Amino acid sequence: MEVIFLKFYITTPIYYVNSDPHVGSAYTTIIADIIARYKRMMGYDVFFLTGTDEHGQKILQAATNAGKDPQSFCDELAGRFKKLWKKLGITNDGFIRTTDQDHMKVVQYFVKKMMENGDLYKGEYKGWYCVPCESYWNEEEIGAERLCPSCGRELKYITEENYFFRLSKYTDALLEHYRNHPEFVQPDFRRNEMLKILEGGLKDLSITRTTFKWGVPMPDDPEHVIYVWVDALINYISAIGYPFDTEKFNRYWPADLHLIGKEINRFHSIVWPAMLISVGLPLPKTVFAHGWLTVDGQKISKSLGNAIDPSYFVEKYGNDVLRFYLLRDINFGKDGDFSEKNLVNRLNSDLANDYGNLLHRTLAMLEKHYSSVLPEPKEHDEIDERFKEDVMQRVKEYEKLMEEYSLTQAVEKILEILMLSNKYFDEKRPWILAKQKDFSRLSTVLYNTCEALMKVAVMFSPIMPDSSREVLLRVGFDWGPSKELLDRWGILKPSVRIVHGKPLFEKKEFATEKKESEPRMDDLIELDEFKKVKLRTAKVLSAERVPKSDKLLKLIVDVGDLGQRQIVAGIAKYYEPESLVGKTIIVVVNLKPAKLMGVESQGMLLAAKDSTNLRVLTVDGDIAPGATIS
Ligand code: ME8
Repeated sequence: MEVIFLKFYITTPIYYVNSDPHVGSAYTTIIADIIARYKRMMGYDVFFLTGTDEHGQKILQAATNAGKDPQSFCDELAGRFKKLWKKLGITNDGFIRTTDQDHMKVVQYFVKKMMENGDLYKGEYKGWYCVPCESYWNEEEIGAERLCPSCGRELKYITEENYFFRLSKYTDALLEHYRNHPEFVQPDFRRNEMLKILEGGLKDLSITRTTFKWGVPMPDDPEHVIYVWVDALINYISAIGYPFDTEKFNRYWPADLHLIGKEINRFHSIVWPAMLISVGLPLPKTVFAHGWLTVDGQKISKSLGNAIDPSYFVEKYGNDVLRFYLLRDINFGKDGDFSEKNLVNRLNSDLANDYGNLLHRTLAMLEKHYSSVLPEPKEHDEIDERFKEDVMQRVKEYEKLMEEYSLTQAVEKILEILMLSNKYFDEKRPWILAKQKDFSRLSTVLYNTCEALMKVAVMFSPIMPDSSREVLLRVGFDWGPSKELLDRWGILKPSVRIVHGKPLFEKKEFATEKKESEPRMDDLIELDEFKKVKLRTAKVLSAERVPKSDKLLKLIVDVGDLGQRQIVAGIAKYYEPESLVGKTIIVVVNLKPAKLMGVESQGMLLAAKDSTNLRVLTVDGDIAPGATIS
């Protein structure tokens, strides 16, 4: 018999250690973990790699700002990533740090090989550099404002003698690879973005820096350190033994999936494959560039504080709930918004109601009417048969969707099974069958619902490992989830002892501030009434805190023909005063002046507020101060 060897090598980006991990880095790592767990369940020999990116100017700056030497700074931060991954139940097989000596040796070996192959030359780099992205940009890419096209921050102009990689040489080879392997970059719209760049032709890439030392020294020319991206990308092969442990390397390479965020697609889908072709290695099968998360509509940044700390959500709601929410609510591949309110809604409706409650009802009846022993299913009618078929069809669809990384759609299939099961249970009304002492039909309904719930637990197990394990234990499996449990109907063994147990998920309340009531028809106002409010644009000239108040800021604004006004606003918790200067905001100019904490306010600014945040309204583009608003 031929033994088919199935392996699956999956990676996350290695994260910069300039700051703590947040919901964004947790997102990619959780998704990778879900795929890794799924593949293990399907019988693959999985290697799942994550790690930290510790060299380069940005990390050096962060260490200096923290007053630490770079290595101990990196040690501390890498430790925090490891700790969080443990808390999130991440099952990575490797954790690579680019400051590992073994990795650094491989980087030098790789670059030397590129050199020997005639792919490197020395030249002068003159151009723009974004330190936060560690990216070079040329004049055509950046536009008049000279801001980074990726992150929007200020660029630095640098002139340095560097080594260059002949990236331009690989344009055609890459185009051909894209043509022959449409699965190479996913989703499709991300592949098209990369194709556009390739079709425009590639420029050679500067791959060393000389103005700082925090990096891997260039072999035979230690004045140069290797560009942090070249160093970082090589992690994907150094971590699995390249070039010294050929057995391990050949077992896992090429990678099956590099999972990344969309902003680093160019490095993974253009630079990295060109580097691999240069040294003669096969290319990864797929680079999947997922979308970006915002938190309550805002870009993830340090100033969001707790809202971006994944530990907070794990402690408050449990790890399974966070993992489920991320996959269910953010359409995998696309951008999405992370909101605690939505998380609570999903927990309460999908998990506590549709899943936990059905499990509870089923197990409670088994406890009561069968002394916690699973009965043999007896009479079957058309509804029972249809139910089984419907469930098994969803199981197959789930497997197909998981294989093609349509992860959110795969979860929807599990939820469909729950919906069908609830419907089946309610239609069959087992509580009436119990009253009528119709045990042959009751046994069938309870058995079938239990079997469907077992399948749900198996399908959920890569996503919610803890609750799945609990459900499987309650229906008599103490060896965990496996593909066999999904393959056919009727796996549960009659006569096995079931355990009723506590509710699987606890409902939570999300405390929101009192909502403005919805406008009612008899509340509506006439246009004339609205017109009484005079709104104008105003440019903020200065802003400062009102002494002894932690809520109020005092702004001086320019309202064009109306001159300057002093406005006092309760926004100090949401804005640093300096950040408002220069903004064009919207003010009500015909309010009677009022005194707040003894300071006169000659008008009011407009702001939007939700349960956690407040944002001042501004205008879309340039407009003169004092412009009227209608
Ligand atoms: O780019 N939404 O590291 P990094 C979704 N060291 N995902 C997000 C996210 C968000 N708002 N923010 C971050 C680097 N991520 C390099 C990688 S790999 C050889 C080197 C995730 O710390 C997403 O996966 O900036 C993104 O690509 C990655 O974190 C960037 O992490």
